[in-house]
Parts: sequence; structure tokens; C-alpha cells
Amino acid sequence: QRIVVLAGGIGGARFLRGLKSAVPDAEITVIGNTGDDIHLFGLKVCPDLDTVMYTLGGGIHEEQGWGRSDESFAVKEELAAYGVGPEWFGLGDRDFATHIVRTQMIGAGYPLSAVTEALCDRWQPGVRLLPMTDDRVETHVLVDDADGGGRKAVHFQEYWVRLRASVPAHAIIPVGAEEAKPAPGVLEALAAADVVLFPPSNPVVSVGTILAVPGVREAVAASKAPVVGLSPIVGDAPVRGMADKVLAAVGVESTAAAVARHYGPDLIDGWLVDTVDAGAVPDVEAAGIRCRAVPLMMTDVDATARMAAEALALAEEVR
Ligand code: GDP
Ligand code: FO1
Ligand code: CA
Repeated sequence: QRIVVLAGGIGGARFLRGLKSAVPDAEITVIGNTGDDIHLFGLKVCPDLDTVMYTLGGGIHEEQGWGRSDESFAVKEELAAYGVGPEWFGLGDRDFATHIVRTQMIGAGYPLSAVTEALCDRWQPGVRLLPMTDDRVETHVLVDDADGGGRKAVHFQEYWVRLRASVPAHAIIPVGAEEAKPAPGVLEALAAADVVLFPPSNPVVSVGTILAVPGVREAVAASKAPVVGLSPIVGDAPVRGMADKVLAAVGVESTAAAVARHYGPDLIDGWLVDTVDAGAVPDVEAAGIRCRAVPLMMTDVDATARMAAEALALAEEVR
């Protein structure tokens, strides 16, 4: 069975760990979000691709959900000693090696997709990990400008890591998306898929950014495969992170039903909500999307595997 998953970082990666456990023989292709990418210290950092690669490859810092296990920060401390910022982004020594190899390969002319394949040769994530595009896309967030009284755009990482999403987001701008092309293999994977899954990833800055690459949304909608999503919103709030803030920026309320409607029946055929949101099922069904309420907390791999199995069962129901 060929499964294609549009994934961001922590939520997507944890879901994939459960999906692999639920269907160990499936051929899983991950289309990874690269809108979180940031250039720091002359290096290209790909947070969501790395989180998927480290999580499935066994190198992730489990509690954080990002960065490497057994990490140290000598390089970060030395950079700070030189007064070279930013200091708010926690890059560890082991993680630096990934960004050095990536930047070196890109400098030698390899596209991001080839670089990602090379990095995955070491980590063996057990899925095919494709960046959504080989072109540069970086999500920015429009916030109030404290000084001038106007507004300014900050990089998504600054909005989330430095500001902790503590100020309102007025708009989400995936800079470069309009000019980006789907990476090699992306459209082909969507055309050949038996099932397409939207994991409980951030619907705006993760799945939304992947869908913003011209051709991707159309390929998902045109796919013969059933498309099933799992709500990242449980009990009217994100389970973690800032999805409510970025949903507000695009005028979507932070509920499981609103996110389903936001994706729309042209894009998704099925939608899983948590049991606490069972009341939302009729709303989602009214929007033309088959909906089921099942336990949706990824407390461990087995719980996540059950969620993945429910998503695959719903896909068969709507096929
Ligand atoms: P990020 O790039 O690190 O933010 O990761 P993703 O975009 O892939 O996923 C982030 C989303 O995962 C957040 O909006 C969370 O609400 C959601 N999430 C995290 N853990 C869980 C969980 O256990 N269950 C559900 N339903 N959603 C979760
Ligand atoms: N998230 C944080 O909250 N604080 C950090 O210092 C931080 C550093 C970091 C370094 C490398 C990397 O791949 C991810 C990192 N993240 C950090 C997570 C990053 O902000 C992701 O984009 C989030 O998971 C949200 O998408
Ligand atoms: Ca992310």
C-alpha cells in the first residue's frame, strides 16, 4: 500500500512513528514542510525535515520533539562569546553537523531533495522523505511593530522561538511559495498514492505551506486516493504549539470542525476528531466530509498506531 503524508515537524513526525508501527509493510512517502527553514551562521537549517528524519531515525531529543539527543552547545556558546547572534535559536553541536553537511552539498550544486536523501542514508527513517520543493520558501508572520505603530514581517522561527507566539499574527506569508515548484517525486507520489494523509500537523504553517506550493493542492484534490486528515486541535485548543495563533491569522477558529472546513471537502474526504469533540461530527459531515471521533492523543507509539489505523479505516470507508 502506497501512503503519502504531508507532514510538518513534531506532530507529523510522531504520527509517522505510529503509522509505521500500524502498517509496517506500507510504502510511506512523506512530503515535508520546508517553510520553517532558516539560514543561520551561513547554514541552511530545515527544522521540519530534520525533526522527521531524527524522530524516525532514532536521533531525536524525545522530550523536546526537535533537535538531537545527547546534545551539547559548545559551538552555540562560542558564537555567543563572539557576540554573533541570534542566541534565541537552540542549535546544538550534533545538529550543527547536519546543517554543515546540508549547506556544503547545496553549495556543491545538489538540490535539497538530493541532500535530504543523502542525510537519510545515515538515519534510515524507513520512509521516503521529500521536501515539498527544492526552491527556497520561508514562512514569515506579520505582527504589530511596537515602535512605528505599523506592522512588520518576522521570520516564523523568530515569531515562535523568540516571541513564543505571544503577540497576534495578522498574516502568514510563505515567502517564495508562488515561484516554487514541487520537488522531484512529489506530484508523482500523489498521483500514485493509495491513501493521502494529513497528520495532526499545523494546518497553516505546516500542511498549509506544503499546499501553497503551486500544483500540490491540485494534485491532492485530483488524486484518486482518499484523503484523510487528523485534527491537531483537541477540545478547541492545539495540543501543543501555536496553531490557534496562526489559525486566527487566516480567520479560522481553533476548533476541530473549523479546521476540517478550512481544508474543505474538495481536499479532504475524511476527518478524525478526538472523542472530546464528538459533538463536532455532524458539523463536519454537513460540510461533506466523513467524520469519526476517536482517541486522538499521541501519548505513545501504540496510541498513535491506533489513530493511524483509524485513519486508514476511514480512508477505506470513503474510497
Ligand atoms: P511542528 O512543525 O513542530 O509544529 O509540528 P507539526 O506542524 O507537524 O504539528 C504541530 C501540531 O501537532 C500542533 O498544532 C499540535 O496541536 C499537534 N499535536 C501535537 N501532539 C498531538 C497529539 O497528541 N494529538 C493531536 N491530535 N495533535 C497533536
Ligand atoms: N524550537 C524551540 O521552541 N526552541 C528552539 O530553540 C528551537 C531550536 C531548533 C533548532 C533546530 C531545529 O530543527 C528545530 C528547533 N526548534 C526549536 C523547533 C522549531 O522551531 C520548529 O520549527 C518547531 O517545531 C515549530 O515548527
Ligand atoms: Ca514546523
